[in-house]
Amino acid sequence: MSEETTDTPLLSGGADPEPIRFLDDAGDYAPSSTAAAFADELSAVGADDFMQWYRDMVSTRAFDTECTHLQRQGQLALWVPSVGQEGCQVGLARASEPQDHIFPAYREHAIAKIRGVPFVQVAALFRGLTHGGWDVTDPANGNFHLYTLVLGAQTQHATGYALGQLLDAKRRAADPALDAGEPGTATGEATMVFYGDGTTSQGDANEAMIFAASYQTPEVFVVQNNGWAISVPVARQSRTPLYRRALGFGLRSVQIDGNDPLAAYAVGRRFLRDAREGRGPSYIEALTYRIGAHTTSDDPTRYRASGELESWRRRDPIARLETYLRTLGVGDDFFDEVRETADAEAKRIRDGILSLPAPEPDSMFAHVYSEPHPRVEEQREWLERYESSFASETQGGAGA
Ligand SMILES: Cc1ncc(C[n+]2csc(CCOP(=O)(O)OP(=O)(O)O)c2C)c(N)n1
Ligand SMILES: [Mg+2]
Repeated sequence: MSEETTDTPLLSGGADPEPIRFLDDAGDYAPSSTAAAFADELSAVGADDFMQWYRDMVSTRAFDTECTHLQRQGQLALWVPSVGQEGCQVGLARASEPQDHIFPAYREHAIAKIRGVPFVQVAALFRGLTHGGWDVTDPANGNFHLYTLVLGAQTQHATGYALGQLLDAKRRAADPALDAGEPGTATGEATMVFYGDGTTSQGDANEAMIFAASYQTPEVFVVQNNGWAISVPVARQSRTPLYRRALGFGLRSVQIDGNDPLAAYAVGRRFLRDAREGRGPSYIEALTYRIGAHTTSDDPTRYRASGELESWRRRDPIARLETYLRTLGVGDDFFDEVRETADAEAKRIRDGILSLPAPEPDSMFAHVYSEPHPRVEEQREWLERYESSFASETQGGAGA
């Protein structure tokens, strides 16, 4: 019985369309049949923009590599590499407008930077210097919300936020009914939420789609399908391509080549504008690959075949955009300068991280409860005794 079920083909759907892409694996301009519908989103984008995107990707990778080294040297508690996933991140971040809100998972370093959160602040989180990260209410941080390690929680935060954007817009329009379920309300701003293939199995991520579809929130769901949820391959999590699941929830949904920043930009631009203008939520499955380890605590050679890794290395988003830029006439000087600048920036970030002051140990108790609590007090006192035991050792040592 169960074997029969396992062999049952999909009951509906037909063949999947080609993923949307403008650049082929080598980086030559060769749009897929599905790209035509989004091509006009690139009409105002020129070589200068593509050069900026290239710079974004290279600087993120240099930062990422530096942080992996810092973790190995004991300077960060953990690092979560984004190597290989910079293409869709940069395209989508560059497609967003300043007023949009972005809810990341924990691997969206390029997006943090583009929205204005300094890389040093991202690293400070992994050095254990802050409770949650940056100040989201500071406009300098570009409405980039906090990294969320509880898988899928950010989908709920994002859908709730997008519902608020919708209700605010209705209030501004003095709609007495404030019926958030009514489609067609322009909000002027949108929410974009990022999560991974494994996270699509969380209840939260599915509930978020139901609310988004029911209330027609101004929202774009982005799943970076990087092939793996730690050691679990995506094929184990879903018997159907992930973009199809969203169709079942009533969301417009497409699959893009996630290592092509042009595809990410074009589709992101269209879907974000649709959201802002009252045409409701949508879903993007970005096909990409996690070139590195899940985190610095993981060893992917234990569960991944090296051939798979190599085939994705050949589709590296940085190499592809470099090839495309060269066909536009961009030469060695630019690429050399970008690499040198990124390396110098990574070094500055390293120095910046190492010179950040450590917080007062006591501050870890500050936001546990809004009122004093005996258990928290007990732990605070224990820590105080523990800390002062070092002070007396040092004094004793000095006198001996
Ligand atoms: C609710 C919850 N369950 C389990 C975990 C442990 N965990 C951390 S990352 C991860 C895999 C996530 O995979 P995916 O969503 O594909 O994102 P990726 O890390 O590949 O970007 C798991 C199971 C967690 N952080 N939160
Ligand atoms: Mg994954």
